[in-house]
Amino acid sequence: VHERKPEKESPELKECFRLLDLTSRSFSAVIKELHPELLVPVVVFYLILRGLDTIEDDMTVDIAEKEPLLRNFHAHLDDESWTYDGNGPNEKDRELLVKFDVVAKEYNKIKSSYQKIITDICHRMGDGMADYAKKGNVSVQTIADYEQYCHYVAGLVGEGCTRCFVEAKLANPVLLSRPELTESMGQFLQQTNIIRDIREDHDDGRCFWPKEVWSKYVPEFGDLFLPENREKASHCQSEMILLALQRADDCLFYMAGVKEQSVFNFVAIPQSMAIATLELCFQNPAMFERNIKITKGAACGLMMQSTQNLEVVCAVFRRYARLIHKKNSPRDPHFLDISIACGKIERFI
Ligand code: PS7
Ligand code: MN
Ligand code: MN
Ligand code: MN
Ligand code: MN
Ligand code: MN
Repeated sequence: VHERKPEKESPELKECFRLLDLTSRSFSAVIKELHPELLVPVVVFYLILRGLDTIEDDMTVDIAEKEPLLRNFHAHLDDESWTYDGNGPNEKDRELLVKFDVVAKEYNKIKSSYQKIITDICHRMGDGMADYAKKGNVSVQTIADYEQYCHYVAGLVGEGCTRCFVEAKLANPVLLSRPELTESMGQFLQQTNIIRDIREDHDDGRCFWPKEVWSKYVPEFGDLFLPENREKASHCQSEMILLALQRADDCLFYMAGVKEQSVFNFVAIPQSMAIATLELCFQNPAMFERNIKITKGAACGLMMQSTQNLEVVCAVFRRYARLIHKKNSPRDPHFLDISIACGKIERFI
């Protein structure tokens, strides 16, 4: 375990750590345990992308204002005075943008090789978010659109993180030649978030489930939430879960390329939480009614198992794949494909 040395931290860095605790539930703890070489770059990377996402998520900001904010966000990183306080008072991450100057100050102190990676990812993510925000609530039509949106908000994070790990000499550079594995790491997390958050996003007037999928089950997206459509909604839910589950073996391959313990923990914990969340969502009608979450106890156990080695993480994936397999029903139109996807995970090493 690496201890922080508060006496060596600038007031701005202390403030960044406070903002990290404020804005992140699951990432804060794992980020703080990272190898000292990566600690500050990843804190800064996280806060920058969280700031960008706060703007993306703020439905009180008009698209005419939002689009240039998202596209130009990366350009404010060199400016140590830029802040933003235009968002609604309910926004929980508002304080991060009000105090964004402290993030920029820390950004400008890290190695330029990390700065280049962070700016590049922030620029491409902001443009991608703007493209989808501009198209509005019907932006995600096809499965290709859905995967492209997840690429912008999570696949790119995977790319940026991988470039940082290799830059720090803490991951095998061969990972850079397997971008499809990195992409799956982000897709698996983001698709799981989009599946689980369907109710919350719908209540905010947003929809990230592709029409190509839901239109096979209901004529209007909102019909998925009607009690009389419970079975159709369940079949739609299992198609979405199947799409995510097919990424799991790539994620295990990626994690096999990460040997340094603190980086392994950083990548493995969110993945374990994601497969547990998929299992919680599978065949669970409550997902359409409220925000469901794995229990504190389950999350705690997953933390401990994900901080050991690849074999233990494979065992976690196998356990949840078996649970999904057991809940799978032959009445579900995706019964066979789900069974195959679970089987692949169960047989992995
Ligand atoms: C590590 C190879 C830079 C560490 C970590 C802030 C969470 C917030 O939560 O629906 O419902 O509001 O608005 C692959 C993290 C993907 C991203 C995307 C893993 C930055 C992160 C900003 C790659 C995390 C997936 C928006 C965009 O969805 O979320 C490796 C570090 C990772 C942040 C996540 C989130 C996107 C997001 P919520 P939303
Ligand atoms: Mn968000
Ligand atoms: Mn978002
Ligand atoms: Mn640009
Ligand atoms: Mn979400
Ligand atoms: Mn299908």
